[in-house]
Amino acid sequence: QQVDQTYIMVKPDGVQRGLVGEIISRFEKKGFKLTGLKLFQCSKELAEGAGACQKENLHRRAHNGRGAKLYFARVNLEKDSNVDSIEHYKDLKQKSFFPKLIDYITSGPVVCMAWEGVGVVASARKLIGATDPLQAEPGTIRGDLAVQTGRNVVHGSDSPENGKREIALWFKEGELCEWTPVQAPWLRE
Ligand code: YYY
Ligand code: MG
Repeated sequence: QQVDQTYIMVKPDGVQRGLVGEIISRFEKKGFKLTGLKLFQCSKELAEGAGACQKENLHRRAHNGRGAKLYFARVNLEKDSNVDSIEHYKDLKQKSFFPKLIDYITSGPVVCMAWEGVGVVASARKLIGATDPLQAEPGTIRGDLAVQTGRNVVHGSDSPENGKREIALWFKEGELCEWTPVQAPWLRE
């Protein structure tokens, strides 16, 4: 079975509301493996100028880890933190809510995480619940902890490809850990 990676992020409302531990705990208890974790402020001032310069700020290169993953390297460190939120949500750029979304996501620190496991992308989406927290099932993170789409406390990648893309976007080389949890044989036969 294919081992995938997903990018999970506690959004600024989740951090402000003291839900970081609760959210991490759901993925931890499920049995997925944490491979990256940091608190990060994506600055608003820088975010405003990001659209024009984002292409110059990024270039792709292969990472010579297990299975040659693609990583983005930052060329312009000064504008480093502006790129992430806009590039991260680039598929939503035409949506009317995009400016508000960028404001929201840059309004305070976020917690960036990389999680790994068989089926982790789809499973994490289930643990997170529907985009609109009022539609999200009880038992899911959004179903239990949020009431509005614009304050839905957590992000999760929607495909293995986007998982790789987003992890490469929010984490630098050397920030991710390859390790084997001692519980591994107790989670999978
Ligand atoms: O993947 P997910 O976060 O569940 O939803 P997306 O459709 O990718 O939208 C990303 C993000 O945008 C969503 O979490 C909140 C925000 N958003 C919004 O503010 N208003 C909408 N009508 C749709 C999405
Ligand atoms: Mg999405």
